Amino acid sequence: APGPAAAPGTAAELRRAATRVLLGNWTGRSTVPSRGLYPHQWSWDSAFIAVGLRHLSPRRAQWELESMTAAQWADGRLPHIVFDPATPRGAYFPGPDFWRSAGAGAGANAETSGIVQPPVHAIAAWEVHRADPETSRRRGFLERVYPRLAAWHHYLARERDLGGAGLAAAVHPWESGMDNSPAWDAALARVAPAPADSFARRDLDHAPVADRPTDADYGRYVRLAADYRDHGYDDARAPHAFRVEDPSMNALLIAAEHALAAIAAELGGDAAAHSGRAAVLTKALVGTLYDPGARMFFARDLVTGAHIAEHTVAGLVPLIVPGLPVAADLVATARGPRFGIGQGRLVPSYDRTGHAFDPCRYWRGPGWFNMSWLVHRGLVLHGAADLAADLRTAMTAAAGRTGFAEYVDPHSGQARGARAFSWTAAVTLDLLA
Ligand code: 2M8
Repeated sequence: APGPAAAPGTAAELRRAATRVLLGNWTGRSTVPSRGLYPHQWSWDSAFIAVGLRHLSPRRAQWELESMTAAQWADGRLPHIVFDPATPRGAYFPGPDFWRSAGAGAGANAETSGIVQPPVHAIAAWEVHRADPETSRRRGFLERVYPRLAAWHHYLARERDLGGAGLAAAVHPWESGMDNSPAWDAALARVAPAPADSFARRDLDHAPVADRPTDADYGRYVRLAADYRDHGYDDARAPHAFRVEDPSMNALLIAAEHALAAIAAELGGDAAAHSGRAAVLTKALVGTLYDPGARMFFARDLVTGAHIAEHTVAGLVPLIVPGLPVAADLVATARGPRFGIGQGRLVPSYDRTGHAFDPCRYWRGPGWFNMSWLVHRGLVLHGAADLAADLRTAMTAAAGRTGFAEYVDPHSGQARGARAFSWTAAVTLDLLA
C-alpha cells in the first residue's frame, strides 16, 4: 500500500494541495471547516475561507459569503453555525434540535445556532470584491451583501454593548471563536455546568481527547447556550452569566467597519459614517482594553468590570486596526518571550510562559493559522516586514507539513486537531498569492 503522500515541496505543490482541501470541503453553496468534526457552515470560518477561495474562484468566494449572510436573523445577527440540511441532524453537537432557531428570529432560509462569532465578514467581502471587481459588479455582489453586513454590525452595536463603553460583548466562549481560552476560565467557573448525562459530545468521535476542551468546559458551554435559548436569544432579557469584551472580536469589528467604508464608497454610499464609527470604536478599544504597563490588550469581564490579565493571541489582534496608536508597543510584545514571533513558528494562542499553557489543547497554547494570518496582516500594516515574512514562512511550511492541520503544537509544530482543515488551506492560498 502506498505510504502517506509526501509533504508538498514547492509553492505550486502547496497551492495544489490547499486547493484540493477547499474543493473537498465544498458542499455546493458553502464550505465545511472539516468533513468529520464540523460538518456545517461556520460564521467566521466562512470569512477566512472566502479570503482563500477568491484566489481559486471569485464567484465561489462570493457564494460562500452570500450563503452565510443569507442566514441572517431578523435582528441582524449572523449565526455562528448554518446547519446543512443534507447532514444528519445528530452529526454535530449541539445541532439544530438544541438551538431551535426557527421560532426564535432566524430567517426562513435555514436552521442555525443562536449565538454569533467574530465579525470578519466585511473584511472578507471587500477582499473578495477586489479579487475580481468585474464579476462582482456584474453579479451585484456588494449590493447584495452590504445591507446585510451593515445590519450585522448594527446588531452588535445596538444589542451587544453590555459594558456601556460602545464595544461588543461576547455572551458565550464559542462567540469569541477561542472556546477554551484560559482568558475565560475564571468567568466560566461561576457558571453551573449542565449535568454530564444531559448531552452527548460528538467532537470526540473525530479528534483526540487531549486536543479538545474538557467535559467540564462542555457542561458550562451547554448551560450558557441553553439559558440564552430559553430566553428567546433576547439580549435584553437573557441573564448572560458569562459576558466579556474580547479585544480580538472588537478589533475585527473595527477593521470590518473600515472595510464597510470602502464598500460604501464603491457603491456611492455613506463611507464617512463607517469610518467615523471605526474611529469611535478604536478609541473605546484602546481606552477600555489596553494596559499600557503590560503593553497588551486584555479582555474585560463584564460581571466584575475588571481586566482579565491573561496574555492570549486575542490581545495581539488589534494590530489589524489601521492607525492603532499603540502599535509599536504591541509589536514589541509580539516579539517578546510570551509569543516569540520571529522565531520561525506560528503565534501561540496563549502565552508560552503562562500558568495555563498547554501545547496540545485547542485554544490553550497551540498555534492557529487564522490567528497567525491576522497577526501577519497587522505586522504588514504597521511596517514590521521582517516579522511578517518570518511568520509567513512558518505558516506555509507548517500547513504543508501537517496536511493543513486545524492547529499545531507551537513548539514542535506537530499537527493537532483535525486535518484538511478549510481555513488553514484558505489562508495558505492567500499567503501564496
Ligand atoms: C471551534 O468551535 C466549535 C464551536 O463553535 C466547536 O468546538 O465545536 C472553534 O475553533 C471555532 O473558532 C471555529 O469557528 C469552529 C469551526 O472551525 O470550531
